[in-house]
Amino acid sequence: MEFNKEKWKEKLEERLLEKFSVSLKDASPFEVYKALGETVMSFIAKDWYETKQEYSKTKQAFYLSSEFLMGRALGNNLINLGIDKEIQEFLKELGIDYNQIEDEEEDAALGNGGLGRLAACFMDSLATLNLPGQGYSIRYRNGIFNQYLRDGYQVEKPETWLKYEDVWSVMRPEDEVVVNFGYTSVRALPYDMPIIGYGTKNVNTLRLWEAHSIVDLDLGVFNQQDYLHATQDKTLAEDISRVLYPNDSTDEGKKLRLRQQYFFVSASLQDIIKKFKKVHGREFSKIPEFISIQLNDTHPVIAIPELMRILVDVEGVLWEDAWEIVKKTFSYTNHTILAEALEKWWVGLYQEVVPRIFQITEGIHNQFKNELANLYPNDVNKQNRMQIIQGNMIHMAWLAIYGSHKVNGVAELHTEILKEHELRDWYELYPDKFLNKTNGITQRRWLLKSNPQLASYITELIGDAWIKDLSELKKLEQFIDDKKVLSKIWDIKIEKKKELVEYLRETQGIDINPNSIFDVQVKRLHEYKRQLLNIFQVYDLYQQLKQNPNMDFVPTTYIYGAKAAPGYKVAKGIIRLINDIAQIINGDDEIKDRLKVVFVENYRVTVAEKIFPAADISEQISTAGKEASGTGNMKFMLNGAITLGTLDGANVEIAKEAGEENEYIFGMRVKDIEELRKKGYDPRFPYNNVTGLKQVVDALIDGRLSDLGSGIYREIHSLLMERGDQYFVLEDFEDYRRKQREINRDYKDKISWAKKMLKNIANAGKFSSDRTILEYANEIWNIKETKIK
Ligand code: H53
Repeated sequence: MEFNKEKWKEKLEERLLEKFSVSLKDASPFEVYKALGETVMSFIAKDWYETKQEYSKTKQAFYLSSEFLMGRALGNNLINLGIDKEIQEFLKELGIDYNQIEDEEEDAALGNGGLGRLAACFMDSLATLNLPGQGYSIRYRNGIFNQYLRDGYQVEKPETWLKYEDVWSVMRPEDEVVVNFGYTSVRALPYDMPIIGYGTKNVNTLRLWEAHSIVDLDLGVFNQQDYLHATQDKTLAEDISRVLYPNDSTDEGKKLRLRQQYFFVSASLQDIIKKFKKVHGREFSKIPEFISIQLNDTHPVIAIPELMRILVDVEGVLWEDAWEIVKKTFSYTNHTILAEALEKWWVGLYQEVVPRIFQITEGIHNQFKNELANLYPNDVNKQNRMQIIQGNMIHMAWLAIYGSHKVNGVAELHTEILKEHELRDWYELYPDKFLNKTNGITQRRWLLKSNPQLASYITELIGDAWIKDLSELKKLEQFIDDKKVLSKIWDIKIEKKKELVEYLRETQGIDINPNSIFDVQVKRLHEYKRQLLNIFQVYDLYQQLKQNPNMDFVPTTYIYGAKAAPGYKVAKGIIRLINDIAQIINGDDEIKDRLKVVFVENYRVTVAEKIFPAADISEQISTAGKEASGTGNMKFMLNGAITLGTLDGANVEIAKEAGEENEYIFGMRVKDIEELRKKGYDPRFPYNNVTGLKQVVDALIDGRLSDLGSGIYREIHSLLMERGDQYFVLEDFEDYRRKQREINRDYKDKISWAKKMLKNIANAGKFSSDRTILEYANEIWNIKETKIK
């Protein structure tokens, strides 16, 4: 976008005056933020309109996801418009600090973790690549909770991003639809957010639905008696879009959750079909030619029977014809093999919430049951395993696979495990449906925006084509022996570490040594991600430093950031444990600056933007086979952190791209775990035989550490020692500790460390979400670049 200072100044002043009746020189940072946001919105309005017009003529992909973890928009939008530096400069001339303005924006935190952030990166890539793709979700009034620490325990407070309204959302009352449940109906009111592509005029859309009561429509028709009842109905309706479920990779099976899912899915499909009819009339057989719908995990899978309902009940299409359309329209992404995340609905509840949809689901189930009987007449077990309704449970993943033309996993290893194990029956039946789409991240937010120093240095070395084509980074390999380059990327890392140190001093009052190794694990707290293994190693290291004060050791800071699902007791216990150990170590005068442990409160997108660029070590230590992909691992890599990880998820591909010698890979592989399970794993073996391990594990129960009486440490101890250590924490401890020591030794050699950094950055190209999205576009959606003029 052309930047015209006078025009911006004029607009900004006008906005401030109209909205707040204040002049530029007296405006508060909040007022400037709002006015600036609205000014951006007014400048992109025309392009946004034209993008919609163009897309309506062509095939479009719709990304249905219960989560979009967007973070802040202002900085990202200015960068993508190519006017960030100009705006910063212009504000500076007016005596306004841009950072202060940016800090007025709350994160749009409509997601839990990986799955939601992936959806957000996909939006950025779609727009940047001029691809006709739109997101659909719920406009949760409260996003993921804000986390505070009290006595080292997590406490949750509601997140309120809409408290002072949102400048990036536009209400579209003309597109409102009604969603019918068993007993009631609610209004679905859409709000659109513009998704501004980088270096293009295309502006895509993320449409979020807000739930309202239908009595709002006409409260006047209710008499006095009905008034209270009417307001009650209003609350019930509005509850649907009130709050994001704070579980990552676990399914709660709650009624409100099913209502949320059906609410946004039904509204989105009604919207999609309405627009289709405007252009193509009643030629429903053309739907797969113009519409592709991606189901992001099982959460929106109820879209399959809902599209059947719309076609059969509303539009009068024959069931068989409708089913052909459905199968060609949907595709499904699986993001996990964890059994607790694959959604199953209890028939009774499903029937109560969406009775008509239940009938249709049963119809699909019966149809498939007959197919199975014909396919496998001699294998009743297999028939039973694959049924959509089993006993009184509805298996949403099975419904998804049956009703989709493509099914994908999110990393090579993950897709292989799906094909060989979890979805083996399905792969045998439909080999052509299955493919892999390794996840990716947008380099615009995760390098250009969050690490401008490294970004501009890279541009200085190889030009700026990497911003739109990350494979360009490969050109950095020519500098692998260039001492000047190596020392510069080291210096940039130190600079980013200092910025993080400053942030943590301001927000948490902690002092960190910027010359220490920053060893970072930031992600949701889950047993399979093994934050426990990490903190055990730290505690063991602490014992060693105490016993051996002259040990040759580069000071290290262990940084954690993690939210736990509010009902996940063990995860909350691990947060307490980390903070407990942090307090002991940080308060020990003999240790001083050599070892530090920091738990970053309320880890979220905006904080992540400060953390990834400052990390030396990227902890990716999940039990092999458990992490579908991971995407944090890619953000670290892109910013020159070295992976300390298991061969799990996308770590496998990271190691392959950068060379295993440039990462620290440890622990059991998937096949080792299978073998050990067969043989029988006894955690008492490592416990008794690995030096120091017993000391660490016993600290949970011998009074050296304290859970303040909650009993959770004993529970954790028992999970490890009596209940089989499901995630092989003890088994992998020794190898993990060995790698930690190796890192500490290697870090001293600045040049060879910087080479590893450069190798990682140069080979991060594969992990751009642009690459991922192009694969979806070409191999699943069949959509084409549609650039506006
Ligand atoms: O999805 C990410 C993966 C990650 C996986 C995560 C995920 C959720 O965040 C929530 C539910 C779910 O089934 C999976 O755990 O490994 O990188 C994006 O694919």
